[in-house]
Amino acid sequence: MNELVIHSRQGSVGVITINNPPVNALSPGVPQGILEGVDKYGADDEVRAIVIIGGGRTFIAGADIKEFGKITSGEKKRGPGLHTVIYGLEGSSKPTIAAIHGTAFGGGLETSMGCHYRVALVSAKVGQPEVKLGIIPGAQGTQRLPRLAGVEKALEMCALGAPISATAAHELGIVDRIIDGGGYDDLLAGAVAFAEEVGASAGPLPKVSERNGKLGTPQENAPIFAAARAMVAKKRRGYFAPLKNIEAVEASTTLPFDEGVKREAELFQECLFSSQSKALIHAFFGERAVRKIPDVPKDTLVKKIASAAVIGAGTMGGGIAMNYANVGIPVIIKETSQEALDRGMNTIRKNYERSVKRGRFTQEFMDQRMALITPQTSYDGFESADIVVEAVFEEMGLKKKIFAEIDKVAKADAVLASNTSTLNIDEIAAATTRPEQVIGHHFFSPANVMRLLEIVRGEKTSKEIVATSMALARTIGKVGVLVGNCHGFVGNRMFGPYRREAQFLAEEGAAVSEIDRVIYEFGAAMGPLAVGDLAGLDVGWRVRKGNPGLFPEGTRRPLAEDRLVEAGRHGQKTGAGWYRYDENRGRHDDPEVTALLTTIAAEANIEQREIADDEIRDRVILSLVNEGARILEEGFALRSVDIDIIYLNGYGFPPFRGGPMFYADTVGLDKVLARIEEFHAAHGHWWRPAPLLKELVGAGKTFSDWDKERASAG
Ligand code: T1G
Repeated sequence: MNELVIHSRQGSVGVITINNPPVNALSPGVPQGILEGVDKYGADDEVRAIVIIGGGRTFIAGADIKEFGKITSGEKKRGPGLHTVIYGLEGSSKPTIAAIHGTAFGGGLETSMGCHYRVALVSAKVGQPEVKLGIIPGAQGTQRLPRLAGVEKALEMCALGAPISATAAHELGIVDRIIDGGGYDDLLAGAVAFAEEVGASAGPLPKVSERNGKLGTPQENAPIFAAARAMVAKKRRGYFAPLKNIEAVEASTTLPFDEGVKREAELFQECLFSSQSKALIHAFFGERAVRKIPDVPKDTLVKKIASAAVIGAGTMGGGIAMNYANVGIPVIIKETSQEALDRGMNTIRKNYERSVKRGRFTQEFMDQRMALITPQTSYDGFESADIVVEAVFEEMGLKKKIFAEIDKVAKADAVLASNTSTLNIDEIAAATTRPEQVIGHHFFSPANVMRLLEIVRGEKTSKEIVATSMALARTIGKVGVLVGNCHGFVGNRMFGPYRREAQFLAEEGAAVSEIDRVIYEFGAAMGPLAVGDLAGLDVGWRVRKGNPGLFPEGTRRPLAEDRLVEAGRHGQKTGAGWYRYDENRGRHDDPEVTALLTTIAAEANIEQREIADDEIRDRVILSLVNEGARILEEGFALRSVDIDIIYLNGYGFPPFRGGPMFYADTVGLDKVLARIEEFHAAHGHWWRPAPLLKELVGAGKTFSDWDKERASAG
């Protein structure tokens, strides 16, 4: 027994409790503590059965992910650890029962499948989410799960990583009994009672490793594996681990158990040392790291948000209101006219109907959510809203007018948030008498779907409002990232150079669809020019028109999109932009655009040439890195990982690349700087290397080193 694993007795039942908060990860010492308990109770004649349970809020949520870095860096070797525990649990002469509440994920589910029986609270979830970390289950999960749940379900659970409910697990045969009650004590009592039952019964103990009944025949399995490979090729394009998961589960149907376990171990190793796994683990911890705001202490007051009000029922306003309703928070939505209000509510209804049709929501859930949204054309009720979110047209004058009005109606301690995507938060706040309560809540379209919430801190924004906004982001299911108040904040400020370089490349002769193909193959959901057509080229045109300072005198200005917009080509919404679109929104190259680009190049004296894929990739992607480094040195982002999380959750940056800053670290900042200097020599002003980049290369450091130093400097 050690402080991580507690051994106790309940009558004739030995109880092994994992005590490693917050999620009972299998950190060093935990497997050993479990094994000691199995050995001890195995040898104790008074003990008839053994229960293994997680202390606190959950069963084992998996291996300790923090240990993986030590293995891939060679700091420590991966031991037999968990395999020994699982064989120990299965080899026990006394029945072993896993009692599951919270989440039995990864090594947690594998540990439970080493047991002879599994019982769970109805609220529990089980799963093999390893693929989300770029790996496969490494402790026999790919060999035991098919034996319990069948090949098809095991394949889905391993290749996609989504958890399932205890009820579904019970129906599949993973869980043997659902324990009534909701709490830990109910679970423990129910598990001990179950243990006494099986402890008293005679007969061989059921070993998962010997249950081959659900493994199917090669004929039955062949179409299942083919369909799974086709599915991940479509849904997980560019990912490495989903295919490795399929290979491992396939081994369970073609090899004897122990051979299958060996094959799983080889595939696990291959994945763990892959750059994709490092990127996905970086993203996992990154999503947790962005929650920490160095100068906002943990005990800062977080206001409870029990009611909300949204101004503007357009695409963004409607989506924002849905976020609140979806978590049961009543929300008022205000528009200037009944007609606009009806249009907005209609869009919301359609969004819910689509989700009901897709089985994401029940009709009952939809009705409950719609009932929480109150459409109106007045400020009635705003005095009781804990938060007011402004989501009107992106024009400073209008926003300031709205905030002056909100200032008069909102309650004293309300959070006053603006969904502006580029405008100066301090200038908006100055339109009120309480700038300390004003903050930016920059949602991404569609706001009810996109996970990112860029939280923009103004000069006077109070720590309470920052802390409340960060907590609220989690409540409404968003990843909240705190950023400073500069033009375009972090995401859009970097997106400018990203799309600028794509335009320049097109003006220099690269084919429109070639530019998008290269970035699509890099892993982005869509290329930069097609994204422009989707968002509407007129949006960027208005920003450029409204901010002439964006392109200082003497600097090269992208010309193509202004010309496209002035030719009425605003993108998908006008049926033409960089591409021509058919009635089904199918995208087609358009020779008119190629001709326009040739004209622009001639007029602007731009030499058109063959441009290689790696130049396209590097100019588009490294423009993000260079601007990201500027944002860091100017202090508008707290850490480089914050930038990565923004791009992974708001801009479709491929997760298996870890984000632009992590990607740069992977390539090597010295190579990145050399490439940027090359572009600077060739293309001038816009490619001036960021001083921080030069500094880090000079010191042989990475962006992640920079984050660590900042964190330790506090
Ligand atoms: N290892 C190390 N730390 C972990 C961890 C883990 N498995 N899971 C969570 N943490 C930390 C997390 O970083 C945070 O730290 C704190 O715990 C609370 O987490 C052998 C190889 C369980 C659903 O992939 O999905 O098993 O920020 O904020 O929202 O085959 O955590 O406070 O310092 O996320 O309530 C497989 C990962 C591992 C599950 C709880 N398991 N975890 O969510 O809390 S690989 C997973 C989660 C494996 C085997 C293989 C979630 C959660 P900090 P949190 P939460």
